[in-house]
Amino acid sequence: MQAVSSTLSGNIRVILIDNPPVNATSQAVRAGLLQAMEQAGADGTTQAIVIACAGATFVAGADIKEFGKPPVDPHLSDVIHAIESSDKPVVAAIHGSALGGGLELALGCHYRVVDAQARLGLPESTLGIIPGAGGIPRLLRLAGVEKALDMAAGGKPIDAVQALEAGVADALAQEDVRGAAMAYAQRLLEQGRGARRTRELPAPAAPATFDAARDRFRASHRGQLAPQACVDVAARSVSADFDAAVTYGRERFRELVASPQARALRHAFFAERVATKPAGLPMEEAKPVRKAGVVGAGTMGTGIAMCFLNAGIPVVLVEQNEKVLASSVETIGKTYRNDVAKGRITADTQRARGEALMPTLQYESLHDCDLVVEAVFEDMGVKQQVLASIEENLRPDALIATNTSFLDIDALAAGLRRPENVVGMHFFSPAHIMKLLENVRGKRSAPRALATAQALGKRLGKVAVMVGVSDGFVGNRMLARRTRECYFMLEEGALPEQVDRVLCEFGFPMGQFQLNDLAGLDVAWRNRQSRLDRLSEREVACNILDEIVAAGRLGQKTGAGFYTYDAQRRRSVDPAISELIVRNAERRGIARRVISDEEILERCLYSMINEGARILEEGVASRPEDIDTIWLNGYGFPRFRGGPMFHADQIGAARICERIRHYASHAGAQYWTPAPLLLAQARDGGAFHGR
Ligand code: T1G
Repeated sequence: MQAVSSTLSGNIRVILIDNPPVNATSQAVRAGLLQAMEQAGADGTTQAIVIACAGATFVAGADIKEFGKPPVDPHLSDVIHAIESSDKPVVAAIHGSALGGGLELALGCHYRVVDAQARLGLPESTLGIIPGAGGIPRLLRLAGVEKALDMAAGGKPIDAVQALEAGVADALAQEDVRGAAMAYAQRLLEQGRGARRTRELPAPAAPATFDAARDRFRASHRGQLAPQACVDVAARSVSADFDAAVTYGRERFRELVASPQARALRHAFFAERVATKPAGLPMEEAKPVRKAGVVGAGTMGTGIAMCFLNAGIPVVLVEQNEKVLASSVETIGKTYRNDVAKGRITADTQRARGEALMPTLQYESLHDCDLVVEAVFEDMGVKQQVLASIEENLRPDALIATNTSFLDIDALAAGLRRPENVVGMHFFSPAHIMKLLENVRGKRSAPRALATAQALGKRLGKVAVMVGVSDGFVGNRMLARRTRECYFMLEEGALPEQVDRVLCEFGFPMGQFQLNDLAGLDVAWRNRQSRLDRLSEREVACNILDEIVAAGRLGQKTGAGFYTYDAQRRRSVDPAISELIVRNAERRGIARRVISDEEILERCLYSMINEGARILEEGVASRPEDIDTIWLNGYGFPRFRGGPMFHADQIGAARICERIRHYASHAGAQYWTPAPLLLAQARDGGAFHGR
């Protein structure tokens, strides 16, 4: 199969790119395009050219797997230059996604016909790089500086209608985009309209300085280099001539592609694709979920019901308390009304979702569901009872998913007649927003049930990672280690604002105590009470949380927790909390000391990494990519650092083990013992990734 082929239809030459899976601009595509353009230029019959793609999508960008390897000619900029220089009009026929180098290629064409379902974007900055083939100087000539920056520095794609409005698309096609592009080319010829080169369009009006743009992306993309580089290239694109701007962009691209941020972001991209495909699952056995059930209409159940509705799957929502059910239905209605008001969904979609929701007090209504998610109170006894009632009312082949964040799903399924039909689906709050889904493999879960949960995760638009049974599974189990250290550091000498600042400077969107305040301190307190018998003496004694909760400070919802909050939920440091923490230490005879930022970061990260290593040893997570994906999508681990296990590799196991031993010498081996896997890596020079 040829990556690029070309056929003549009347006087229109169609150049077809066919490079599965996503028509990336690998070397064969670049060389093939160049050759096809030369042929089209030389051929006397060809009057106009259409560039189209086979398969599910237009060109989705450069081949990310080629990054880091020595570049091979021809460069994409040269290919695009050749296309743009053509004397015969060139029309791009875009379907699926035109991303990165794919959109750059399309911008080098003279006209663009876009399928109504297509998406166009310059996501390079999400990979730590910038468009390297003239994307920014061309895009801002068509769409203006603001839009070009939103797309390139902000990494935000646009849909077909937005592309038309922005002047990026010249026409939309409802179906058969290739045919529509050929008809468009024919009309150009009839009207005597020829080549229209983007590079020859005047540079758009621009602000006197780009400082405001720099500030904007500094705030929205904290700590990241690529969005700033995009602004630099945009500034150069309006001040310098076109070719100089393209050359400058290529230089900046080259500098960034080798940066640690770009390596980490590439890792994140591929880690997510590895992690969402668990090895050895018979995906062909996945059962289609045509109708779903959710039992429990609290916060989680309500969010989960919306996940199904958003994916177009009808939902039976069962709740025993009439008031709770009514309030859940009201929340769902309000969410969708708000979505319509904000233009996120149409009134038709809102109506369809409303009709697809079947709230009820009766378990019997679950009888024709393919899968039911149990989302009731986090209590073993309650959940076991509810699961039994669900099973009683289901078809024998229907599946049951339990949404638990800590409980052992083997124990939950133990009393059921068909435990093989049970899996865990751990959604994160708010369930209809958060991308992460931890699917949990029970000892007796059938492969068919697991495959269904994975396939369903994808259908719900989630990043679904399969994990094993363990206290807190993967994410919460690692977080518990970090949380413990954070509280210990409070009693030893740190204050919440220092710990949170260090975590935010590292790149987390919020620190430990901001997170606690957001989730509710009563939730953390109840969790602590339920496991007091499993805590160490020191953990039980470390009662700062108990004192704060006793003072009626439950976090953001009460206007005060570790911080105080005003009506707009703006946070400020409260001296009363600093005092409470200092007094608590005094009373317990702890001499507080200055704790360095470095110590805070190490104790937060290394406690998690060490637990991550144990999770891998135990097989609770199968691969380090699974852990990285969980932390990137559920816990705000900074993407430009690749995830905790990737970050561990950057530090090196030897150094981590050395620091763990150091902390052990102060706090004891009970809290700090290097995991055997880390020790082995330290000894052999190994790493989590690329082993
Ligand atoms: N390079 C290499 N492989 C890629 C790829 C790419 N650009 N995009 C996808 N794949 C692989 C992916 O690993 C998976 O492989 C399979 O394709 C299907 O992907 C010069 C420098 C296009 C919207 O950032 O956003 O252009 O796991 O599972 O859900 O300035 O993939 O099956 O072996 O994601 O249908 C910019 C990234 C590059 C686009 C399709 N482009 N891709 O989603 O399938 S930088 C991007 C996507 C650049 C220029 C610069 C999505 C998709 P496997 P998938 P999907």
